[in-house]
Amino acid sequence: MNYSILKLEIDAGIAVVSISRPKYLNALNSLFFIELDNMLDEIKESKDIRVVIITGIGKAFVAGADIVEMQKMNKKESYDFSQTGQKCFARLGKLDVPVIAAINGFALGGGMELALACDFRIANTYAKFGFPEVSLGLIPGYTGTPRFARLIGQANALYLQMTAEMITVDEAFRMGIVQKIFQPDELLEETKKLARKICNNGPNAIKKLKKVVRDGLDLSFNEASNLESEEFSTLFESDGIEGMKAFVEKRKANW
Ligand code: CO8
Repeated sequence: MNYSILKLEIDAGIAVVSISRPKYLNALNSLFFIELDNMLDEIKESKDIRVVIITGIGKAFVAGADIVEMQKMNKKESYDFSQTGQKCFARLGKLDVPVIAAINGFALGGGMELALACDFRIANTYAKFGFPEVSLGLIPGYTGTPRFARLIGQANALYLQMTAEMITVDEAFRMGIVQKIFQPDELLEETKKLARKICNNGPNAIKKLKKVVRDGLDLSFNEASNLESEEFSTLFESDGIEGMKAFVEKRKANW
């Protein structure tokens, strides 16, 4: 498959997806979503990928949806564009392997929504975060309202989305939006190191962990607890056998 905006590099189980439209600060247009959808098919088919990292090229991770393209849309077209983005980001988030956002610069509007669809976020010291939509007379449209309120709480989410304030990486870290901060020239390598740390653990355990946490958020407490028991027990027929045996035999697990 040929891509013009996205690039996929796979090395030792780690897939790096780079968004490269730096002239427009990687703003998300229709072509981006076509390419991401196709790339997700490719990633899902691969048996080798254990972790996906998504990052931007240039000074932005993603500076939002493409305002020039959106400006020409009518109500129906904007609804469809919102649905396309929501479905694509949901597919990304639901990959059974971990997806990490490596935020190299501006993560605004649709860029925040992309980052929020990932399992967690690593950023560099230059990264800036915000939801400028209301300053354009819009609101978030790629699932940024339910995801952000669930992540940082309704008041913090509404504060940032109503003021359209742009925040620094330190504030984003304090609010729990970002989990780790690195220097710009170290961001990708350090994120790969974290990915390798994940790869050292049981691959099925990681997939089950992601499933119970993500699916559990949409369930009642009791339903989520039951789902946890069910998935926990499946590991006694897969990774758990080798993981516990390796512990008892005082050696590294061979997954
Ligand atoms: N869309 C299109 N072009 C953009 C975007 C964007 N979101 N962001 C930047 N660009 C372009 C600029 O227009 C500029 O192009 P040109 O060189 O042709 O003038 C180029 O990228 C470089 O940008 P700047 O010169 O502005 O760079 P600065 O470093 O001076 O400023 C900023 C950086 C502060 C990030 C600034 O570019 C900016 O404010 N960008 C817009 C940010 C924004 O408002 N994002 C939210 C968009 S709305 C959204 O994301 C809604 C998502 C839900 C959609 C649901 C579907 C309907």
